[in-house]
Amino acid sequence: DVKPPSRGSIPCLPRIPILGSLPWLGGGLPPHLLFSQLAHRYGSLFAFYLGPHYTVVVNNHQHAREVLLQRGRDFAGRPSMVTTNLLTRGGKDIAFSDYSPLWKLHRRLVHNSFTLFGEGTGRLQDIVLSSVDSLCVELLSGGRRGFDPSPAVTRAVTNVVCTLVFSATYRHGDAELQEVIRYNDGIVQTITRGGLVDIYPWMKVFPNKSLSKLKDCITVRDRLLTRKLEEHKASLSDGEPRDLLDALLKGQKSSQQGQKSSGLEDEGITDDHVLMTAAEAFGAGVETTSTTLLWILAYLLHHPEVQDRVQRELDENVGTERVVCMSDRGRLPYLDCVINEGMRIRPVSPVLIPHIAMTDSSIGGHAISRGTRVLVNMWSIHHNPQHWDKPDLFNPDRFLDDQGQRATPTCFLPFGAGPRVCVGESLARLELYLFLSSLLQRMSFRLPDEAPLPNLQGRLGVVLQPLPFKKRHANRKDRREEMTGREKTSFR
Ligand code: HEM
Ligand code: PLO
Repeated sequence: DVKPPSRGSIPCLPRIPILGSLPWLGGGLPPHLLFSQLAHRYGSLFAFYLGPHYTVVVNNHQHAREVLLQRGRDFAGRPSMVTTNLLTRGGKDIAFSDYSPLWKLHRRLVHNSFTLFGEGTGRLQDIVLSSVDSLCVELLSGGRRGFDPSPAVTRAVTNVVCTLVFSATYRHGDAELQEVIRYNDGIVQTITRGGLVDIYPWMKVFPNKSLSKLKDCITVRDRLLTRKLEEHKASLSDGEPRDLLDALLKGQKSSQQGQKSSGLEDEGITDDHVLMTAAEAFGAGVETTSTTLLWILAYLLHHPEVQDRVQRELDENVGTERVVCMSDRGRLPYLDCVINEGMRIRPVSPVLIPHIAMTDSSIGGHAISRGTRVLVNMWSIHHNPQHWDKPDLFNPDRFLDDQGQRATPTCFLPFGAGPRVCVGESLARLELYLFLSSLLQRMSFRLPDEAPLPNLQGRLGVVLQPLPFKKRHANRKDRREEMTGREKTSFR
């Protein structure tokens, strides 16, 4: 059990035996809001006991930069949790696996495989554009009727990831695609929701509904992915990798050869690692991107003037006659700002993934003992009124400097930073850019008559998601329809 340092110690919530500070953590607020509130009372760096686990919460960006960047190595560990251990076969993935030489090798392999399909080649762009095309057709076919865009967006993003990971493209209504969406949804609802089980692992001996649902979903996932893996192994050739699974299998082979010659004793990258990585790329790729897109769409309904300005920028720099592509990105700075502002105001991962100190270290001059859990509250960093003028206002202009050039403030870290920075960042940015530019080039999002504006509070599951909302999709080619739409819709 980890003891906090006795001198110069960090303000700590009260605690009682066994429960730790849990009685002071209630009140029903989601963690990012609760921690922001507690930071007002205890200071931006404070601690509590999550059951037996001493946990430090970081709420300002200097401390966050220390934890993630300056002393990133010291804090690059991950705590072991019952639910994520089930999800990842005991940490054979990237995100939830503790720091180790094998994890480093594994992460590098994944990073290289992503680069292979990332911005370097046009492949990914083609995959995204084809999926976005079907999404546009689907949204526009809904006509004037207002409907919830979430299922169509999730389907489109899932399709991109399926193509990227194992070269499958599905048509609307495909049974396998439905299965993937269903199991993923089940995992999202139950992961780290085992609740107390993640604090007191011995509780797993008791029946737990959430945990058994998680197990069922994992079984479905594993059946599907094992089949894909076997198919890929059987048809693997010496040529270019077809997808992420191919790239991982090839990397696995060459790392095994490297290992023999360097005499490493580790078992190296096993089939389980390949499978867990594919599963994780899949889960991370779908949840984060679709959620961020939906948040931005919800904010565009609240701020039609922002939507108009993105469309003007598109009209002036791309026009309507050709498809928007990656090479247009430099000419669309305002769109970039809209994407950044969306990720600032509603970070999908508001407290990142828990970090753990791997050695004795320090934060802001306070000693931190090995084994301390560290939570970085990105929410409070992204909403700090000292660094952001009117932080609760959606204002993409804050990402432009005086000359109208893009500027990224140091207290903006939606992907984290350092050794544990998101490996999917460039992939995510590429997708967000292509999806939003293509959608807004072709259609305008409008509020249906009588419909309320989207709720911007969100709901925290494994990621911070918007609540369902409805919108209409007006084809921009049909200006008359758009005009009537504009006249009919009142936004304020
Ligand atoms: C980790 C954000 C998209 C894969 C993370 C972390 C954040 C994040 C905040 C945790 C950093 C930490 O714990 O310090 C985002 C956002 C995304 C996005 C905002 C999109 C808008 C993706 C995509 C993929 C991905 C598309 C993969 C296909 C991962 C992985 C990790 C990670 C594997 C774990 C890294 C590690 O622990 O070493 N992401 N992510 N993410 N992300 Fe993303
Ligand atoms: C989403 C559900 C999937 O079935 C499994 C999965 C894998 C990776 C997780 C992801 C889920 C949620 C979002 C996470 C991602 C790794 C990095 C990402 C936690 C649980 C973020 C935003 O940190």
